[in-house]
Amino acid sequence: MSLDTLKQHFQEKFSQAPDIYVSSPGRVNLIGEHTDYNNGFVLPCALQYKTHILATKRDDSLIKAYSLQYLEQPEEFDLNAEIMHGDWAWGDYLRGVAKELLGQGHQLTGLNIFIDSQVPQGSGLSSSAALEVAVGGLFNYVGKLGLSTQQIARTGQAAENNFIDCQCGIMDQLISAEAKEQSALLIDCRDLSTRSVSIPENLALMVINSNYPRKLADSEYNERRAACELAAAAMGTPSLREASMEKLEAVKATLDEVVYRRAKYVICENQRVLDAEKALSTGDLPTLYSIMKEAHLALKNDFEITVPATDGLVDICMEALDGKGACRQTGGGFGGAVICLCDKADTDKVVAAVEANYHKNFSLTADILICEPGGGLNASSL
Ligand code: GAF
Repeated sequence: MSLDTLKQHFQEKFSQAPDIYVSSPGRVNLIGEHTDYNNGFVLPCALQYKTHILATKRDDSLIKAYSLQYLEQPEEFDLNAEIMHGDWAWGDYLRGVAKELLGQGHQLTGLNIFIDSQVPQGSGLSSSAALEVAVGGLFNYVGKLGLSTQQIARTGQAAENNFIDCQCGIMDQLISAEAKEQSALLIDCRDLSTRSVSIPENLALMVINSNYPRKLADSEYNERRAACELAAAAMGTPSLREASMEKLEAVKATLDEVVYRRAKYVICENQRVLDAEKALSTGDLPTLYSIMKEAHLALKNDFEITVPATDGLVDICMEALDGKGACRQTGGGFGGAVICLCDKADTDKVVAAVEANYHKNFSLTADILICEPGGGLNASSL
């Protein structure tokens, strides 16, 4: 939806014109899965799909908000009252971020808000992090809170951990807040330092959503996190970031075999991220593709977060590309999406192969998104 049409919606709902505009993108992760909460490395990239917010300041302490995607679910809460969960799942992201900021001691003003989330939901592109970062960016801009993009990202993550009750890491919020145009971002999740890596113009980023129902995703995610913490404790390291295969082998006999494999995956994935960043920044795409292939197999066999539908999508794409690209599970897993990297000239082959084989083999229909790398959080006056 265009900004002008969005402004009309705002005018209709609030009988005034908006004067603040904020946007924040969804993301896809090129490599580095389940490493963020282990203080490791990730290499995500923000996309052209964004959450857009129009807003005006109010004279009271109320937040009144609408979402274009949920027009029948108007959201309203008072910043001066205790912030509890509301009636609508989407509104809880606003409440969670406001609650975190108030908890940090910031003064917040009431706002009229209209949101259009153009990040496809349920596609593994992190629409929730985009919303959290946009809302944090909005409060920051309006209230002149002086927060850095890193603090906004941390606030979004804290809202997700404490209010939404998902124990996610920092990757999704940080890339949404800090992404640079046409680039992936190598993030060191221990100190949150970043390095931009430019993405070659001819490299296509395809995200293919399996549409596999993600039933136990949250509990499985938290279980993986617990296994990683157990392994780090056994090695006496603060996190798996400080671990090594040597340290892991030394305690192998004391570890459950599953916990050993989880830790092995994370330790090796951290190295793969660094190798992939090097390959991408030197334009060595064949090496990047082979690292991605290895990463998917490790997610499948050691970390066990793939499902037959996403493994099947990977096989279909890899066969179609015949070595001239790569495909792997991206995001938290247990369904969700795969990312496929290949030359822009080869995307048709991938689309044709998915259309011909995925539904036939898995009785599911995949959504194929051709993505463009985009920039991060932006807030301005209209
Ligand atoms: C989800 C989480 F939100 C991230 O923090 C990250 O752990 C990812 O799964 C797996 O890499 O997107």
